[in-house]
Amino acid sequence: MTGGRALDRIEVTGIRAWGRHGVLPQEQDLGQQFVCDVTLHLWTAPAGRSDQLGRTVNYAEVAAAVHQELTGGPYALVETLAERIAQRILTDTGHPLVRRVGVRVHKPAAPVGLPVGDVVVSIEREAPPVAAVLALGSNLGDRAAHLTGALAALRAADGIEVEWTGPVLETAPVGGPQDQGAFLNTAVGVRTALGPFELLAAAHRLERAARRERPVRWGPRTLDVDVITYGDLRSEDEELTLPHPRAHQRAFVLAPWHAARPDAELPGRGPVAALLAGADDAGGLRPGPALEGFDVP
Ligand code: PH2
Ligand code: MG
Ligand code: MG
Repeated sequence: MTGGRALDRIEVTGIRAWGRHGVLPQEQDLGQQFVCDVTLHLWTAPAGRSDQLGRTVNYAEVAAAVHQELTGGPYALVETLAERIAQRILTDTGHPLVRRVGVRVHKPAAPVGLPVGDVVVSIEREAPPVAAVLALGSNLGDRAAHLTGALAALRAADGIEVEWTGPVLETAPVGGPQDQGAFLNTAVGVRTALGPFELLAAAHRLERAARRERPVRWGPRTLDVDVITYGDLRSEDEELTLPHPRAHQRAFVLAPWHAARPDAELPGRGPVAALLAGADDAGGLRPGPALEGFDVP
């Protein structure tokens, strides 16, 4: 599901520790040296362009986690050790920025019974896809075409699978200039192999494809695509606050989401149904047009 896209790599090599892994009793008694190289596959451009550590993985944390695994266990097999290291990196360290990991565990003094150069177990593992919710809005130009175009582009996008669509609602503008036209809003649930910043970049690509310009904050726009949730990730990043900082009070986001997924929860805020019941703008919602590919209201 990675779509074969080329991610960047961070490599930490030669992490060494005394471990007791092995099938033979003397290996568990005496121990021996283990050496590990890890390759983290992630998109580093958000960090590289902003110089912010929070947008990438701290390799010191990765090295510390690997070292702990090397000295832990013990396991009978090098395969088990490699698997534990891979899963630990994918679920703990910098999760969920790392989308794929390569792990090489060396056991250079393995009791092979013959002189050998090294014994290496080398594995690659992928992070599981993540469920995310996107909110779509349009109040400029051919609103229906902008929403159907965005949905088609999502369905065609590498690393994104559309899981559900909400109904299209016509909604009174919330905030921004008073004289702007009504919005069409909807929500789309996806499962994605992309990291959170990659998903945001994909959302921005959809907006660019609709020739979006941003002259006024909260002003009229051909297409707005917001990342509302990414799994249960909480992020304070100024470009990618998760969950979306205003989603919990906006009926134009909550209503189409709730219609498609009545039991949904907004991480840190509770059930979408309860939030929707308390949202101020709920009175401005009407059924919108039935658009190809979207849920029927
Ligand atoms: N988006 C906003 C601000 N106000 N109001 C409605 N009804 N629909 C929107 O999508 C919307 C809005 C900022 O993104
Ligand atoms: Mg928005
Ligand atoms: Mg937006």
